[in-house]
Amino acid sequence: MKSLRALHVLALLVTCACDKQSKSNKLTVGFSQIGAESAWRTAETDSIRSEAEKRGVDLKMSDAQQKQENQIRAIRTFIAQKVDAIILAPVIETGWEPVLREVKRAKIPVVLVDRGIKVSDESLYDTLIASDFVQEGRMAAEWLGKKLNGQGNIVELQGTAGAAPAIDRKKGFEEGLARFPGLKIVKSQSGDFTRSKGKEVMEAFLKAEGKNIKAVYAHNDDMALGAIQAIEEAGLKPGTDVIVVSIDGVKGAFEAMVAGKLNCSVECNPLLGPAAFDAVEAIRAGKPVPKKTIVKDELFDQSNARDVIASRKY
Ligand code: GYE
Repeated sequence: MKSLRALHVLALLVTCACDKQSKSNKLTVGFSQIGAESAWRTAETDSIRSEAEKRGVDLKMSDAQQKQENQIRAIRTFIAQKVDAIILAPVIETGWEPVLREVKRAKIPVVLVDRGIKVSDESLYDTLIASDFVQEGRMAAEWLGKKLNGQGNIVELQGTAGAAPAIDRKKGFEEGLARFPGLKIVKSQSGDFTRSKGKEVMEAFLKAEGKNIKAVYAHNDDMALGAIQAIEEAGLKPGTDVIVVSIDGVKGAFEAMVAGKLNCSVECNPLLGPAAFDAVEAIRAGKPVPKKTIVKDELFDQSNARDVIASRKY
């Protein structure tokens, strides 16, 4: 009886020790997310959350509600918590040096996801995993140029001011338009990557330009979906009277293409969780990682949306 109890106590001790060990082996990763401004963003958050769960990573996520100051505060908290790595989706390109220097001093690896940053010292982050936004803009312009036979006025809904995808998608689109001198951007304003702002700005564009507008180029699907609503409320037919082109390729965009209201969406893959944690693990294992990994994107329009909508993952 006595020995049985002793055995029981021993078993308990062993279990406690193991528990403690598995806890200390568990990787803790801080994830500073931009916000929940778009369907794309929600898909990215889900991808990172579910991959962390799959790998048994303790994920500390912080939602910055589209504000850099909130991201900086979150990163400082991650340093204080002594996380093993930081995944950062930076809302804008500039202003990261001071806080990333603090991270570097604390010897915490930094994996940037989806948006790039501008820093004078590239050693302030380990790797960036993102799409080529300039190329996405070029693809949208190329498609639109053909669709409009090189003639017409365009309005542009830009993403968040200062954000890499807003800057680069504008640049790429303008580069692509250079081949079509008859296409002109007559109005361009930020809709902050949200549906409600996209609608609001499109309403103002329609008031100012009316039937002069042949097409709208939105830096993401959410703003395009907002613009579609504004076009309908103005008594016009989106997809016919006004051609609508955007970027992301989220489910809502495919539904709008199938319904004939959205003409084209250039894909931008948000499912970055697996690649982000592969990078975290590689860096922690001392393996070399590329400074930049470019995610490949495809273009979809009304000619193929119906065939692929069921297989879309976000
Ligand atoms: O296209 C947009 C989102 O950073 C690539 O941010 C991302 C962009 C995406 O809000 O929908």
